[in-house]
Amino acid sequence: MADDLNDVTDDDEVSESSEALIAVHWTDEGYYPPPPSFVAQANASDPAIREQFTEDKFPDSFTAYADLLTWFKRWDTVLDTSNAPFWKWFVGGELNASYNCVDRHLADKANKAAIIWVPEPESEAHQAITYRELYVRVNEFAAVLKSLGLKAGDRITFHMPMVPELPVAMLAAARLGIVHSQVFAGFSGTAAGHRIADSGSTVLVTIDGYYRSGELLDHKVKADEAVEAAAKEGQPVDKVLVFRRYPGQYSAKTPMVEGRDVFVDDLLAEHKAELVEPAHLQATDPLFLMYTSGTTGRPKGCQHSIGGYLSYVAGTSKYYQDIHPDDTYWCLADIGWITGHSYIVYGPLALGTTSVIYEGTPNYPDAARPWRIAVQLGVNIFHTSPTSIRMLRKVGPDEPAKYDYHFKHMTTVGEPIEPEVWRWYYESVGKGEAVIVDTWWQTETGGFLGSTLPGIDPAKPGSCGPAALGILPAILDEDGNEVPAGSGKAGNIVIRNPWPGVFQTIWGQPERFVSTYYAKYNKNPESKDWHDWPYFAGDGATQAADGYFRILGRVDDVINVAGHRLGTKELESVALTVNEVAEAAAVPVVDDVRGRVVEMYVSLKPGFTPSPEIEAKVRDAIVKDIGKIARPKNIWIVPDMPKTRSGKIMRRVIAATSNFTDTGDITTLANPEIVEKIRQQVQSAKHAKGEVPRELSETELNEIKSFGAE
Ligand code: 6R9
Repeated sequence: MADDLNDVTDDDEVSESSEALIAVHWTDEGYYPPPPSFVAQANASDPAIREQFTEDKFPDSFTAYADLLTWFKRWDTVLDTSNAPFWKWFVGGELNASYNCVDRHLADKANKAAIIWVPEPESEAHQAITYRELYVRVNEFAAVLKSLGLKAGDRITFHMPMVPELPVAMLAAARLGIVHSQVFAGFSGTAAGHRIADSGSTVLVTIDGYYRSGELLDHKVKADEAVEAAAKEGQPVDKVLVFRRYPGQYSAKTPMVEGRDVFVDDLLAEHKAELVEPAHLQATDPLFLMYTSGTTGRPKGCQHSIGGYLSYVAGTSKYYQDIHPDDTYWCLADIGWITGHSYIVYGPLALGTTSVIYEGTPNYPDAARPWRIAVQLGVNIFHTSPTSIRMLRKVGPDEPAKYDYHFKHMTTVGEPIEPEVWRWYYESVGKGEAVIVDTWWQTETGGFLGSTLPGIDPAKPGSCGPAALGILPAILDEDGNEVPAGSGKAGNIVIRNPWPGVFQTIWGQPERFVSTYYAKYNKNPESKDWHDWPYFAGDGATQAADGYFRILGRVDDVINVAGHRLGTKELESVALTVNEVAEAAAVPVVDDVRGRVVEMYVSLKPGFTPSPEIEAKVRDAIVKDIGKIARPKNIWIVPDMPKTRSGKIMRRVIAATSNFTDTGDITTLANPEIVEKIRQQVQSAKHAKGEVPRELSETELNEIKSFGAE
């Protein structure tokens, strides 16, 4: 114990960091400039574009994004701040998202593929849906929704997997001004039911079944659970519309409920070739709700606008995804997440490109599936998350080289990417030919906040890059003082100004909207001046002297060892430099002397077995790169990490295991069965070492319970 205490005081490397700041020990990575061939064709290749988006030109600068759309009526006011911080963009403007993503492309792209759908079974042919076909399908489904009496402003819930019927349904709702709320298909029926109740939907749209890892899942059963859960919360569901994975045949075992459940193909037959005028909607009307979890039970329905949101995703798709109409663009995210809404459906279709939608898991039937799809469809823009990249690297590090595809552009999104993993993505997946953008943003923000402009800025592994065009971030300490770039210090990243993609409110919880995102740094709640309302993102970050931001993870993820705030991501990045390690997660353990100490969970690449040598390598790497302060109390080599359906590691579940507390709700995990396995492994080892902590205080319990907050 005395030894441990000495470790803390001896370590001058971290002795300067204060309570309010997260210590940063990362060394800077090298730059990767875009290849000349990319620059030559890029939508943004002249650095002067930044001058069009400087602070003095705000907010009018964002009309450049709105001008990418077709408006029925042009706006009167670009930004209305009178009800701060409920910002209103393009006030007085009228448009329709469905018209912008479909109808307006008929003139010159009617026979071009809007969507190419790839079913999971490789024996099933992919389906190309032209803009003309999409137009017909969207109109017919809009006619169905209209016939049910749904109208502008009503809410509708979709609980749909990755099938083309999902974007069709979204665009049909948008055509009529019905506010859609798509719940990720992997979520339970009960989770869907809570969201139905919260949004006040009376219609649920679902499908009988879909493929996941080789299995045709019965999805309809979840609709029955959802309706029951919603009813318990006082929300009746009148109609359940059931698409069929194979039209004309029923793929679920669960029976249809008489009078409530209807097959969509039957309804569509009644509305063949019917056309529905796209409604002229206000720019400030809501387009959709996207639920995201917070630390408290009630999910947050993030409400996005039609005009601001669609402008922002069109603009960022153009300049950051570098989408040209002739590209074949594939984003592997699920449409049930914001990434899928913004960068599978609304952004790419607004620009008239071809968007690939894949039904299944990326590594089914093997780790080369994505590369075969890329070859077959000629994908040249590829978009995924660090968790998929780590997984593909884990199961098939040499597979990309065997396939003759060529990406010009790749994206990573969703969490900080370890430089080690970035380099594999660049060298193996991108074959050294593709630019990479690391886009930092959130469900709440609608589109990218931080990213390199791929034809202008060099990429730097592990950093998202500078602020996106027109975005004015700052890093603040707990007292609101700015942490300067290049200081090596970290703090809370805020966005000083509104931008068109920002969500309008939390559905039904306006006070929570203000208190969670704006209250922290606001000094005058009466102010109508946007300068007084920095947006609090809840992420820790540091800014290098070159202006590049490095996101350290959620501020709730910080581990405070004897007053030194260590970012989990930094610890995990170091663990990932050990060759055998595939994934890593750092969590706090309550410690009577130092407050918290670090525990590290790692999983290994295939072919390696757990050993004390690997543990020692991880420990040594952390001590060397960060300092003795960060030396993990234990390193647990586990078979897998508990993850959310979007692939984010659920640190709170691991933290609960390490601290012998209740793991809480694990029903939304992708792999709930792993939790008990890890618990047995870790807690029996801890018992054997006599490491069972005392009963925790309420504050300690709360910290563990919300650690990493998903
Ligand atoms: C788009 C999306 C948001 C949180 C965000 C941050 C983390 C997302 C990141 C990133 C580092 C990136 N995050 N992108 N961290 N680098 N490129 O993921 O939305 O699911 O709401 O998550 O994800 O912590 O605050 P969402």
